[in-house]
Amino acid sequence: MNCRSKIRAIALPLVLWCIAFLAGLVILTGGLVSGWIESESLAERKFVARQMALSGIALGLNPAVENGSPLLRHGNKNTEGYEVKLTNEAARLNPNFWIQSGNRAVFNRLFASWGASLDAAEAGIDSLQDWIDADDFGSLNGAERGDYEQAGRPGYPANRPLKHIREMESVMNLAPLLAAKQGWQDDFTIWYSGKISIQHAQEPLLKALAELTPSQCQSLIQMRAGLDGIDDTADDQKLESIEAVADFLGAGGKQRADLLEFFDTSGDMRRIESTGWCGGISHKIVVIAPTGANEQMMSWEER
Ligand SMILES: [Ca+2]
Ligand SMILES: [Ca+2]
Repeated sequence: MNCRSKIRAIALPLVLWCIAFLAGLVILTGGLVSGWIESESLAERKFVARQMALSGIALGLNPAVENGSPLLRHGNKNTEGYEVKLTNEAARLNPNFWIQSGNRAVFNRLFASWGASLDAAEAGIDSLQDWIDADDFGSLNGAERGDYEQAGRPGYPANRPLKHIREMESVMNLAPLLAAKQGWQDDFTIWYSGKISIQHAQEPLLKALAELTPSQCQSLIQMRAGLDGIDDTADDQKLESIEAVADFLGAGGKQRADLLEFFDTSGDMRRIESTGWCGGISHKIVVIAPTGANEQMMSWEER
C-alpha cells in the first residue's frame, strides 16, 4: 500500500470518530443547558411562590380584611396564586402558662381526648413539668437531668419555658403521645398566654376540656359567629362572661365549673397562614400578630 492509500484508509474512521465526538458533545451540552434552564425555572417558581405567600400575608395583616373575604384567595395551585387562612391563636392552649399555673387537668383531659391512657398522660405531664421547671428534682413519673443522661441525651431538659411548640417533641415521655396524634401542634401556642378564649375556642377543645356535647358546641359557635356565620368578623356576638355562656348553653354543675376553669372571654391574636403557589411549587408563611393597629408581630415562620 502506497502512502496515499494509507491516508485514505485512516481518513474514513477518523471522520466517523469526529462526527461521533461532536454528536456526543452536542448531546452533553444540550443536557447541561436543559438542566440549567430547569434549575433556573425551579428557582424562579420558588421565588414567585414566596412572593405570592407574601401577598397573602400582607392581606392577612390588614385589619380591614376579614375572615371569609374573597380577597383571601387568588389564582390556583397549578398556575400561580395564594390562599390565606385566618384563625385565632387565643383558641389554643399554652403549655408554659398551664404548667406554671400548676394546672394538670387541662393536659389530662386533652390527652384523654386523644385516646392516651392515664399512665401515659401522667408521665407526659410530669416530664413536661420537669422540662419547664428550673430545678433538677424529678417529678413522680417525670424526667430530669439524670434520666436524659441515662438515655444518652446529656444537657437536657431545658429547665426553662418552651421557646417553640416543636420543643415538646424533645420532652421524654411526652414525645410518644404527640407522635400518636396527627396535627397535635394545632392545639398549642406559646404566643398567646392565658386561659383559652371562649370567643374563639374550637369544637375539639370545647369537647375535651368542658365535655360540651356536639349540639352545645354548635349552638355556641353559631351564636358567636353572628349573622354571617363566620368567626372573627364585625358582626360577631361578643361573649361578655363565662357565666353568661354557661347560662346560654344550659351548662350547670361540672360543665359550668370546667368552663370557668379553662376558658375566659379575653384574648385576641390573629394567626395568618398564607400558602403561595407557582407551577406546582408551594411556599407557606405563618405569622402571629396581635389584632389592632401598631401592635408588633410576634412570630414569622416559613416553610
Ligand atoms: Ca427541671
Ligand atoms: Ca361573624
